[in-house]
Amino acid sequence: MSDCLQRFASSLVVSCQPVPEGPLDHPEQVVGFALAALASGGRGLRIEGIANLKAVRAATDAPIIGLIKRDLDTSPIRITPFLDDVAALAEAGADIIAFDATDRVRPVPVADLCKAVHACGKLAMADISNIEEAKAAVALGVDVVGTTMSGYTGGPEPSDPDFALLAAAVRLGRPVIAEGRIRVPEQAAEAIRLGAHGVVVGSAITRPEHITHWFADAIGAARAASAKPTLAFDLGGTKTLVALVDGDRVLETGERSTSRELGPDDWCDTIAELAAPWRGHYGAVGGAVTGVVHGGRWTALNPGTLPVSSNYPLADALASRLGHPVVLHNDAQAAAWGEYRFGAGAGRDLVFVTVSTGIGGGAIIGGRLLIGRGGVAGSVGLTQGGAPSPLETLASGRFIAETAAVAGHSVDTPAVFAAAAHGEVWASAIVDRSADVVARLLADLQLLFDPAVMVVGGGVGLADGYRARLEARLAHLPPHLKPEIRAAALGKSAGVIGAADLARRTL
Ligand code: ADP
Ligand code: BMX
Repeated sequence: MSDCLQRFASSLVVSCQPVPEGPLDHPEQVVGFALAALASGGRGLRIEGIANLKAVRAATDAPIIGLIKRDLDTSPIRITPFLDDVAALAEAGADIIAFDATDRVRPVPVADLCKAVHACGKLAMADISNIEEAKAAVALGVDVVGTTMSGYTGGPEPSDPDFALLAAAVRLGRPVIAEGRIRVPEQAAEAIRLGAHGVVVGSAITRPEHITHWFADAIGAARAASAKPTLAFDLGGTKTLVALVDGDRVLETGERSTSRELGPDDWCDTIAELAAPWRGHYGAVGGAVTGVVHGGRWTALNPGTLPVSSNYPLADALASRLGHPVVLHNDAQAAAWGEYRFGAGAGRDLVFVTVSTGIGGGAIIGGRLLIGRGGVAGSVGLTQGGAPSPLETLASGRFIAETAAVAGHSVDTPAVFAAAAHGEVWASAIVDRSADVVARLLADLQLLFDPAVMVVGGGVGLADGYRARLEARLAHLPPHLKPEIRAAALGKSAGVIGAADLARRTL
């Protein structure tokens, strides 16, 4: 590898390209940015324009990637489109000459540009937008590939770097420079982890206009959103609750049964219908849903609780209906957060267990909400006569009603509780069985997480007499192992209040 490339291997290259025609668009300013960057950990520079290049060349011997940008009438190619540009950049002192190597209508073939760069004794950098262009550039013998043009050859500009392209290009075996939309140090580090030879950062270091906009826009969005309440919903296996929430206050609500005969599209329609009266009056949208949510896609952990189709695009489906991006969490995890922030947790580490249609769990440990599988508590296995069985199938709201039906009592779960309260042995036996299983779950969770408080919620968890049954089953434990059980202070609103607060935090 050439000495020049080696000098910024696994290092930062700062692109010092002020906003064109902006207050900083002068060679002396570019020199200032360049020297500041080199004094602070930058190991290479990317400089646009002959005047800027000459000025920076005179100020440092650091490796410089040179380029010329032009706006052409007959081609979308902007970066070093002509052979004369190559000659001028070489003359002005560029070590590496970057040119657009995208497969688009152009005045000069990529091969000719590459050849001209090498003829000047310089290194050729191909700015590409996809892996096919990278392969073509490598075949032409370019010295380095840049992901520079990814996201800029048409269509909506992405907000994140194209790390998939970076990883694929690295596998071609030629040095690859990660470039484009790298805005925070963590992204630059990730690029190195993915094998980038170097990382170019431009706007996030040398375009104060852009940086200022990012902060001003974020503050504006937060100001606008905080001036409005948050729309939140809790989509569970039995009910769908939609609410306007302000902090720990539920201002307005709407509720419908979650019909198991329907499907995710219908459940999303229900949320949109319930939220319709408040359209335009909320600044953020948060959702608590039964099941597993990952990357905006929704899957059932236990279809018995709700038959959610695998990988359903819930975030997009709701955003299109509500006209707002949606921040999604598992329902038990959202409720755990609500109880931590505003409820029984009162800011202390807690484990939250919802005994509802299914059984869900969430935990805040060290002040952080544990995000992961959706409310796994109900899916931990219990051996039932040798065969492992998800715990919730032995204790949840559905279990209680189904077991009552098998015993000849086709009643809902509240009716089973009412019968138990009136001394019906069959009903007490079913509720006791549920309490046996959940008490054991709480004891195990206490051992695993040792939370300051164990909050119990959900239709069953908050039912009369249920927590007393749990306390009775845990009374024998020594104090250091016995969970401190609290009812969900926010009741059935724990999910929507938690989801709302989590949504506001991601503005
Ligand atoms: P979801 O599971 O949709 O989040 P809930 O938390 O309300 O909804 O839990 C629903 C389960 O709790 C159902 O099995 C329902 O029959 C049961 N349930 C609701 N209210 C009561 C009550 N007062 N007493 C006993 N069981 C109840
Ligand atoms: C299930 C699982 C969890 C959920 C819990 C409570 C699904 C669809 N749900 O264990 O993700 O947190 O039920 O759900 O797999 P709820 O609908 O009873 O609140």
